[in-house]
Amino acid sequence: MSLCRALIAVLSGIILGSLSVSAHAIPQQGPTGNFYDFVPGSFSWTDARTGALGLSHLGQPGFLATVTSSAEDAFLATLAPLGWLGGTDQPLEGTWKWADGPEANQTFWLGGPGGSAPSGIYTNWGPGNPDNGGGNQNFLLRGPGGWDDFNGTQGYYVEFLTPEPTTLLLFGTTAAGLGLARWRARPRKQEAAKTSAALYE
Ligand SMILES: [Ca+2]
Ligand SMILES: [Ca+2]
Repeated sequence: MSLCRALIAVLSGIILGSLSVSAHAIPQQGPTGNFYDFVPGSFSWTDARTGALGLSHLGQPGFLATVTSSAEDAFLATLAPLGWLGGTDQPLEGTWKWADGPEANQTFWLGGPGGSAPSGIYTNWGPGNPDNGGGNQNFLLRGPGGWDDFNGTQGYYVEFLTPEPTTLLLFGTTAAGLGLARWRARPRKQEAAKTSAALYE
């Protein structure tokens, strides 16, 4: 098996893995090393959360993005200007927590527009937010003007953790194995044809 053929097999495996994410764009690797995708459309935050949790990329399950740095926030802006993030204060008004992913259940903000973040925690609220407008804004939306607590329908940002090296190896090995099996099958077929031809010579 040539090295070139093996490389093609490995790359095919990675591409096929990416395609399993479905109709939207192939997830992009961001400054954290994690991968990100934007799902356009009109989803309630709850439906967006369910959608994100149902996606996977390179064997890693998705979750509504948890933004923990300005670099990560800026990267999301390159995917789409506006969409849901994984934060909510629905269980307890004014206590903002991440719902899923590595920061699940971590508090990132306490209070209203004059509230505060726990020490060292990144936030990017837009002016006057979170204002709990109308008394029922409980979900985190990011946009060009910063973060907003919001209650409506939007597209959403999905985050996938960096695949473990063993996962990548497994993807590569499986793809390479398939390539090797095909390569081995060919000469056998040719030999079988030669054998049957020899019987009639
Ligand atoms: Ca609220
Ligand atoms: Ca708001």
